[in-house]
Amino acid sequence: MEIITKINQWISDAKSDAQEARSEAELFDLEKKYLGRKNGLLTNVLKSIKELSDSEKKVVGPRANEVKKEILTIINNQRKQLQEKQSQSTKTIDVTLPGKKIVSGHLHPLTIVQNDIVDIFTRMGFDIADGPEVESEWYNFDAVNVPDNHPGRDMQDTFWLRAEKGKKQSLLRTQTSAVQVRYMEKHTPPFHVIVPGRIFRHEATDASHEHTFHQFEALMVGNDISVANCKHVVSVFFSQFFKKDVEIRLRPGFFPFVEPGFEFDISCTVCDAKGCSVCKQAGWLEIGGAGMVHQNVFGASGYEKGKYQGFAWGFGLERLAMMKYNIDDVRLFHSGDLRFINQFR
Ligand code: FA5
Repeated sequence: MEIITKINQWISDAKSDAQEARSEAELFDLEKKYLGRKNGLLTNVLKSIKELSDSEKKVVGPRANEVKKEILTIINNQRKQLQEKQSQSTKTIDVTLPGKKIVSGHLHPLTIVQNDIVDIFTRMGFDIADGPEVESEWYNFDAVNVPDNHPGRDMQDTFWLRAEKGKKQSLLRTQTSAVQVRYMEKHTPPFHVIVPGRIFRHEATDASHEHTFHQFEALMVGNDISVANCKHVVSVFFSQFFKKDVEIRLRPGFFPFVEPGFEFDISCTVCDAKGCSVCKQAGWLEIGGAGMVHQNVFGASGYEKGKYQGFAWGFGLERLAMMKYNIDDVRLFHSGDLRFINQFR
């Protein structure tokens, strides 16, 4: 049968064509020539089988399918060979090729904000101090006037660490106020210092609460430091941090380590105090606690009680970053989501 001779011939044609092919594109054209859905030589044969007599159909159909498989195998084998050759040749380095672009790292938004804060206070002459994240019960609670069984301990749910036999349990510090007495033991007033740092609380998370977050503590102590000094320093800081005038409001608040104590609110910088979702339409945002250092804290530091007075505050760093960059969920900071982090490149 003439058609059978023809399609048998295609096998050897395809073989020699495939051997001559120098690229995968050429092999693709070859595949199209024999097997392409539109006008492929074998495809056309198979399409026109219905026009053949029954006896011809029985021979031509199966043979055309066999030839189709063979040609496909020939082309695929040749493709594999080409790929192997190519991977061997790419093992030699072409030094003239342009280099890959190296993506450099960048600072995390919380680091940017912490650096800003440190810069502003350094310009105001403040010292910068640090303390351990794994802290003793003494510095975190007792020394700052929160003895065992004091209801103030319930304000900050604590991660306690397993203690060695006979030793006191340590904890992950729940507040940067833990550094107050550590600093005062080594320094004599007058001084002014800030303590930025990471802290931990065993509490449920939501859009404005994390179990791991940052605060920055301020401590200014001397012979005649007053609430007026505190308000002034805070207002200079916020105006510089947000690069615009920010109003400040004090409300009474209770913290065992200060007397009197207050909460600091600042006018919402996102909506200029007009009311928005960030400030929950109030125009004001709570930023942290503050007050005049309790004389018991001076006592725990080894100072004579009644000799000095000073203020302290503890502000949430994430809250400030959220206001500065209009971020509506504190959990984004530790999410590791590059779509978020890379916006601060
Ligand atoms: C304190 O931690 C006191 N040590 C602050 C203080 C220092 C008062 C010195 C007086 C003198 P408080 O628990 O309210 O207070 O936390 C202070 C700020 O930390 C809050 O206003 C808030 O901005 C931030 N903060 C508290 N809990 C969280 C949390 N779970 N996630 C993120 N930020 C938080």
